[in-house]
Amino acid sequence: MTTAKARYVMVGGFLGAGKTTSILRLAEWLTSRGLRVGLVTNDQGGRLVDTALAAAHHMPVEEIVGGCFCCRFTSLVEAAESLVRETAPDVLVAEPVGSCTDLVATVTLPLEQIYGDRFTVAPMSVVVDPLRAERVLGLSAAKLSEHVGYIYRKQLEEAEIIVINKCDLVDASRLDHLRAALAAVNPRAAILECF
Ligand SMILES: Nc1nc2c(ncn2[C@@H]2O[C@H](COP(=O)(O)OP(=O)(O)OP(=O)(O)O)[C@@H](O)[C@H]2O)c(=O)[nH]1
Ligand SMILES: [Mg+2]
Repeated sequence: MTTAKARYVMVGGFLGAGKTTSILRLAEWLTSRGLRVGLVTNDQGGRLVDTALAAAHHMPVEEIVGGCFCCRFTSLVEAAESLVRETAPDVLVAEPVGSCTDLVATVTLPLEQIYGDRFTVAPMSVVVDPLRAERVLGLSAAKLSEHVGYIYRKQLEEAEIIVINKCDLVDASRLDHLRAALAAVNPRAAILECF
């Protein structure tokens, strides 16, 4: 299973969608199967909660502060290379800040094109909170601000995999409607569900 090139896995999604929870679960699952995992966290400010959480789970972690991955690409590559040097991870899992978008154009593609000899880039996942997604997609009476709706849709549109998270919060019928609405926004994405 161990590969020479680290696999770069980026798990995006709007604020509070459940990215860190999912990433830590994924990291533990990979670790239990004998793979080494490194994490990269991101925030606009300093002192990341996500970094502290990752460290508490005994995961090697690097953080990018003061800007999104999309405008700190060099820092992101340096962080990934530092993890590779220090812990030789099989898988690098990166969590961009929840308000960031255009990550495929600004991170996935340059990483493939410029650093493809060092990293294998996995499809971009976008984690979705079903209650917030219902509001953005007009499936619920409660609306969100136009600005939030714009970013949210951009994130969905660029996803290669959409992961509906927190499925415990909605019943099967709401889940069916949400799946259909997500597929209408992005017909190319694989849509997965998790709890
Ligand atoms: N009900 C439910 N809650 C969940 C689930 N997964 C995560 N949460 C909760 O959702 C909240 C946000 O989870 P995080 O993993 O911190 O989300 P995030 O996307 O990393 O958040 P930011 O980094 O702040 O954007 C936390 O209170 C989690 O406990 C789930 O499957 N079901
Ligand atoms: Mg987080």
